[in-house]
Amino acid sequence: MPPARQPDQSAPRTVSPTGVGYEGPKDGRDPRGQAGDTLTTPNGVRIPDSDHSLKAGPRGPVLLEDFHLREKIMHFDHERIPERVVHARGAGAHGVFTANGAAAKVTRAAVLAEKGLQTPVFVRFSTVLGSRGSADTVRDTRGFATKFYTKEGTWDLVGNNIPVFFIQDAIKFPDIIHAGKPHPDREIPQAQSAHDTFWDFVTLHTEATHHTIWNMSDRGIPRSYRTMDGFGVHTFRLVNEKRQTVLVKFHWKPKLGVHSLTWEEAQIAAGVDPDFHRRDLYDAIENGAFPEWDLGIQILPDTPDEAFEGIDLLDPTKIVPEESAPVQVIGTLVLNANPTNFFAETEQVAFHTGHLVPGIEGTNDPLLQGRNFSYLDTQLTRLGGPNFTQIPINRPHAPVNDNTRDGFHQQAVHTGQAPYTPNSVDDGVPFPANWADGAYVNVPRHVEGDVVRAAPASFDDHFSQPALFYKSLTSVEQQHVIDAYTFELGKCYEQGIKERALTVLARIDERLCAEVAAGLGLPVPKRIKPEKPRPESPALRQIRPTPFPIQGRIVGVVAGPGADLDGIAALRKALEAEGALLRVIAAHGGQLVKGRKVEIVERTFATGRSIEFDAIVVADGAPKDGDFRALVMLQEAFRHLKAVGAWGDGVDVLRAGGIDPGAPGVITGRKSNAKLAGAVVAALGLHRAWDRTPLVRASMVPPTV
Ligand code: HDE
Repeated sequence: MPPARQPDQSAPRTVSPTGVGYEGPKDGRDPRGQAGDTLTTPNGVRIPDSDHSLKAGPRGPVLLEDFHLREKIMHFDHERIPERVVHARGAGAHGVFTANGAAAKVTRAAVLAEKGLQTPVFVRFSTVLGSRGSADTVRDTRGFATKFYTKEGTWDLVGNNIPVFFIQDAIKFPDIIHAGKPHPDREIPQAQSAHDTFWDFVTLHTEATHHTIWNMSDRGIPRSYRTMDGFGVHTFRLVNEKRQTVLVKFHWKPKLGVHSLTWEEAQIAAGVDPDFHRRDLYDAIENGAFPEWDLGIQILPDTPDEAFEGIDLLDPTKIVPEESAPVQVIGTLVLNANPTNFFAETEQVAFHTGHLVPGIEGTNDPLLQGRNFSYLDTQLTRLGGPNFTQIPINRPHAPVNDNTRDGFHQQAVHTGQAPYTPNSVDDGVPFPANWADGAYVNVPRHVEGDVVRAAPASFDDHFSQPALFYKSLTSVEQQHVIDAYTFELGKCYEQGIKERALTVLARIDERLCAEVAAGLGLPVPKRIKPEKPRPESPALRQIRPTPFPIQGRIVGVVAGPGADLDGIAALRKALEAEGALLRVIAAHGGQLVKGRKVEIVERTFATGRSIEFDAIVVADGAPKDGDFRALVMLQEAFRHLKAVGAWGDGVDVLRAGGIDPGAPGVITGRKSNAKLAGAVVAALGLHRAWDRTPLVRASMVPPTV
């Protein structure tokens, strides 16, 4: 390979390209601290006073010669850049991806193939529809975008937590997004799909049915970014050293399992803590509960029809059931560092489906091909020009010598006289590389066809996979889908849209359609037969009987003035051994003191709300009737099927809240001992006490079907 002829852009992210300026503190001080001790202007001139503008006398006027005032205000006036047109709201983290070597047979990309190779990554999670300041827990698809800083260049896997998409052709993207975004006249509702234009679009464009039913399932309201799947959605092509190809689907599988909020929790969180997911990710990483995912691939033969068991692999509204093509784990992602500066990293990171490395190619999926245009184009407006790969978070960790020059925000001081190839002036460098040098050489593929605006006939199947999805869910998950459709369509005003939506549901499942119709108070459409789905795919269920690890889970302990502090300490110890946390909730802030024991109160009945906790336990020593705010917390937790419990006379508080100590998922004991702690840990691992569902729903008046 020719030597790099321009400043090395692979420098660590905290060092400015010119080696001076805002590179952060030196002398071994806290790397998150301020860059220096002395206040300066952007030009490095030391400033004696940044609180008063320069005036002719204390009563003014302000003088034009006050360059500090002008620089300070000028910069402030331009602090904002356009938010992303979609996925504006997000949170990111740094981490490492380690390949396990299993992909070596199918790809030459070292990032995936080389056993034990560790590649730095930056991941950004997001919602799709809301603005930058919108709430985290709205019902929506979540983005799961990963930038791999590989030795062979940057690879971005820009995926979602739902494996299919609303549309089959990129040309419809502006349409679905315009339909999902707030109505243009009032700019409401923010960050949600429960409105007429969204349902108008998805019922007229029935290819959206599959993605929509995933959104209406628990996948639309994840518990945490840490408990979401991720999917590459499109089919990709991998190429190995022998130039053999396979088609693959990428899957991220969270080690903590896939868990969701209940709809009521999501709604409460949107008001009480709109930063719920952002906070959860940040806190988990700060607490050392590093989120982890396995990366897996479904390997599918690269046949001329680009189909597998009758499923068109170029159709992004289709999945390949895991029972037909198992997901093979090829590596693991660990997120282990929070960003130092949200704007510099999370806001300025620029993903692109065209950021590929040798061994990984796209396919002719028309949605993917449109994305390959869009992700470059959008950065011109958002990041202000074509040099965005020079922004620290976007810099490749591979040498760059690209012959691009100039443009807005150019950071490099390019050397050489001949930024073109071939040249003789610069002795011919940079030279093009070849396959053996590790160049990105596209695998030859035969293409022919008439120029038409059309889609293949296989793209017309819009219902068999939504039917498969619904049929595969557990009955609890199916009920959540029914509730979600009923809520969303119930928020629509147009009768015609609701009726059309019912004709779509009738194609998926008879009971689903009938229940939603009853909830809306509308008749069930006649003479529409549901689609015959493939056999069930249990892999699509997220409620599983096996427990998951509980790292980063939070147990709230309600403690009265006479609380058993020894018992609290014992429970904390047991939880911390599993990576979970305990937070004391009391009537006031400060401390609880008993003899020589002290407990810090981290939440009060005024500042805490049930949604913050994965389980709530009342400590012995509580006032018999409790505080009504504590009772509300317990009742909510009970309704949300979370583990609730108590020891000693804390059980009276449960009873005061109307909670039967014998109900499923209610844990009680005389003391806070190993048995009680073990039961709390086991309950957290199952996420919720699903068998409490009938008890909770018993108090709801069912719609007459
Ligand atoms: Fe995106 N998408 N998208 N998208 N997308 C953007 O890129 C676009 C699609 C996804 O955290 C934008 O930098 C088109 C599918 C994620 O920064 C934009 C089409 C999937 C993110 C854009 C799609 C995604 C984006 C907005 C249809 C899942 C956030 C700002 C052809 C596989 C990345 C930006 C981040 C962001 C365009 C469809 C995922 C405008 C035209 C399918 C996770 O370029």
